[in-house]
Amino acid sequence: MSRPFVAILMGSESDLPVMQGASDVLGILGVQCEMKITSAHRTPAATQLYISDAEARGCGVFIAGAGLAAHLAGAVAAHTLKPVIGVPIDSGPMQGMDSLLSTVQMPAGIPVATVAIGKTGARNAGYLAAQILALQDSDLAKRVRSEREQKAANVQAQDRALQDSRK
Ligand code: RP5
Repeated sequence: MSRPFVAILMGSESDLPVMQGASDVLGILGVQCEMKITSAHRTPAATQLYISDAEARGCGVFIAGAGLAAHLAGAVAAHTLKPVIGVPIDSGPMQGMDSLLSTVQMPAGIPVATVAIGKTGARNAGYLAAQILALQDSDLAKRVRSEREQKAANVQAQDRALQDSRK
């Protein structure tokens, strides 16, 4: 059986530069993903169809990013029992605070795991999706751990360089 993939949804092409970060992280960790532009408000029926089709094809985790009155992640969560990660996008005059509240304030029973606003949030959505899939995939768990160890090694190397420069 093929491994589960991650579906990355976004409300508009204008969200792509932010949501690309989720795809980049999943690529580094060797997790298959696909990207889809579909909107909770502008294409609600197509969004619902895509969710059931993705599930039928083996989607294990959904990531959804949107700006303004960002209902995409909540709309996805309404239609699936798979984990849904929401990325609030800073595409409006409120710098993403509007999207953050729209994404995070879900009613009890329909959770959306909401990450930070913007590019950092999109990257963390990729990491979190990989960690969720790693619960059932020990090879992926090793790749996630090794990537984290590499990050720690980078920080330690930065500190060594700083200490050396101050001698
Ligand atoms: C939201 O409205 C989208 O997710 C996007 O962040 C924002 C603006 O969309 P466009 O007007 O750029 O298509 O639905």
